[in-house]
Amino acid sequence: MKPGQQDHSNKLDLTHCDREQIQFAGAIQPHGALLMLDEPDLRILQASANTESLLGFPPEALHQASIGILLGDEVSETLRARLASQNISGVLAHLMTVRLPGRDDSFHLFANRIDGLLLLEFERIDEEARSHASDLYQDVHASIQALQASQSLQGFFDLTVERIRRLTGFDRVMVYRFDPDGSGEVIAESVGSDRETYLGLHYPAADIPEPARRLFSLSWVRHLPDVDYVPVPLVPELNPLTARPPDLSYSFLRSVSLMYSGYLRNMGVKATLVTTLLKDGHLWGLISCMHHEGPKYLPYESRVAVEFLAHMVSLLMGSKTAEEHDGYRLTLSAARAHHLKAMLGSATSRQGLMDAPPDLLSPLDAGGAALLTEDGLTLFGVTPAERDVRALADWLAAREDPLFVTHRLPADYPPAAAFGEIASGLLAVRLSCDGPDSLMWFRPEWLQSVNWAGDPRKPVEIDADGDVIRLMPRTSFALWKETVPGQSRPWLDCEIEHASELRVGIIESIIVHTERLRRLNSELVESNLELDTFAYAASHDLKEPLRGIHNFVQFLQEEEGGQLSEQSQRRLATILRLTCRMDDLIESLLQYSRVGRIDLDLRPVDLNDVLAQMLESLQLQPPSGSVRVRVLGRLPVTHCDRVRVTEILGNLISNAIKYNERADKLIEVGCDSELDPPVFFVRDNGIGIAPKHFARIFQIFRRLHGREEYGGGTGAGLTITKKAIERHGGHIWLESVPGEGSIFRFTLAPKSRPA
Ligand code: BLA
Repeated sequence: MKPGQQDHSNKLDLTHCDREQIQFAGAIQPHGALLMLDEPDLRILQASANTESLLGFPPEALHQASIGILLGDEVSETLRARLASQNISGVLAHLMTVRLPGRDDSFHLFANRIDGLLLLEFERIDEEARSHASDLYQDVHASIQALQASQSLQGFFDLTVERIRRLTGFDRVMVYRFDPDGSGEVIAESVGSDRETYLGLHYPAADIPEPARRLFSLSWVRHLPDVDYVPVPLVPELNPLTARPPDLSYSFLRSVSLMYSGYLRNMGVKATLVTTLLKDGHLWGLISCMHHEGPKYLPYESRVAVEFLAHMVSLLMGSKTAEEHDGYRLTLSAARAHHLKAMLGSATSRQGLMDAPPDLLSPLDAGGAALLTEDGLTLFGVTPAERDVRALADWLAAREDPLFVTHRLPADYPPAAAFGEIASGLLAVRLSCDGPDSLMWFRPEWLQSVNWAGDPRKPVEIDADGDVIRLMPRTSFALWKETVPGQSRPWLDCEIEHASELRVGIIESIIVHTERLRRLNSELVESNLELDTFAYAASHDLKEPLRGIHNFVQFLQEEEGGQLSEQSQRRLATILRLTCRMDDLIESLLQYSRVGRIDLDLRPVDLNDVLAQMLESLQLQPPSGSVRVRVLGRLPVTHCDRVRVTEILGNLISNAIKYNERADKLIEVGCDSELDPPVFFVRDNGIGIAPKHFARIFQIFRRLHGREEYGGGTGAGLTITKKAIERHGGHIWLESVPGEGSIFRFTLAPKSRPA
């Protein structure tokens, strides 16, 4: 492809400008001369076609010659020394000033090493500019002082454009800030009163294509002194070493894309100077200088001054933006301190967050907020519906980054279009690494009116001219108003910071609480064990005197019974009955405390075996009426304590038989093995239990029925069963319909954590 030509082989579309490789322009602007050399010989491989008028040799005469032909031996040696001592890769370095032998004028000499080639650029020294260098210094110094003193961010940018306009003499100087989508806005402008203003105008992303943006970070100042210049080609066109046009990314003379010069002509611009503005190391915007009056060349000394100011503005901007929101930042950090204190002082982090004033919403400028944790979802202010918030949290959980910020939620997450009015903006932090737990703030839609410079949807006009199709930059810059839906006001840095710091605080507080809970738990385990030991010892010691009482009463009855009155005999019988009952109770207590004290003998147990043995022993003592015990499917081999699980199943099955008045009692035992952990069940068609008694049946010695009804018993069986299940890490629960039957379900292991 020839320099300056465009590639028509691909379908022309709006991405064309992003594909144009502007660094291989193959030509330069005429306000300097360029040489490409090899190293270490410093042989000239290519020269710009304008060397004769500037340097005194036509390009053909320089071709393959050593640099000495141009600079003379002495200067060539100095050049070599400079090349050896100065870093010239990844930068266009000002090497030295030179006077060519036999000529009157002097040059600034710039160098850059790229792709194994040496690029040298010559710019004629403007003696007048040089003599005013100290004035420039004063000017820059005063500007920096004024910028440092400026109070507001807008004032800071207003001063920036005013100072740079005064320093450079351009007709128009603007601060142009990029939006996250690549479009941008003129946020400050200094322009003569006789010209229309561009202040507040937005320009679509396509106006500054990606290749141009890439160059912003490579060189800080780019200058186009005359939009109507005639490009100067390189001779020869292709570099003999690389067989392609050289990479001019760092060249200050590089010829610009026809798209750009066409664009500027459409805008009535004759000359430009553009500098980069970075914030925290990222491209933030530009300072764009335009001249409408006619061509305008800015000498090197002034360009350095502008570059220096742009660096200062970039550095100061960060602190000015921070200062701008200082008050708000303080409010947020005070709220955060309250939240953290409340979380640490409450039983759980969640409760602390919910109870403490201020609430999660009010310090932050948002329409609504949501807190989603294992314990539930709480909404504050105006938010999407609960199920929408949950779905959004699930979507966020699938992302890697724990922080998500957008002021265009419907564009990022299409379902949000349904509630865009309430939540076009979302600031969210995740609170767990494996679940949807999160904290979110919602910002309502902000129907913003954007003033585009021309219709942003038509950045280019494609015009068929015979065979040649040309992409034309927009020719209309008429104000084009657009109302942007589905967007909220963007989130400020201090708000994003608030969210992420709150997240860290919450996570820390969760850790503190978990640690506290762990400690309490182990204390509880210890004191439970002590209680069990006490109950065991006490009941053990009670048994003996009780047996004594029983035996003595029995002797009394047998030996002296005949001499006692009928009433006394009845009393003795009652004492005997009561001692038996007390013995049963003590036995239950012993069993109960034993379950808490013993170490479980955990190993794989085939529960089908356990069940078969138990059913066999049931047949030895058949109860009244017919009893069928049906095992549904096979029970899994389970890691558990065989003796305890035999007791558990035995207790549940015997209860099922006991509390059943039907002639045909049906008991079904089974397991939902596909659940995690497997859920066992024992179902009966017995008398059932009213839901209000569900909790009571697990309390020790609490009976629902009269002492002698349903075969009696101490009322400790289910308590012991529950304790044995909990010792395995499982739990037990039931469903029941009085008159129809009950189903007891239980697990024998804790729920496993997701991987
Ligand atoms: C380059 N366009 C640029 C540059 C700017 C702008 C700043 C970089 C100039 C440089 O590096 O020196 C645009 N300048 C602006 C805007 C403002 C301003 C928006 O001051 C607002 C105040 N340009 C178009 C369209 C196309 C296009 C529609 O508008 C293509 C379809 C192309 N612009 C284009 C190209 C370049 C460019 C190709 C790179 C020019 C080059 O360095 O070779």
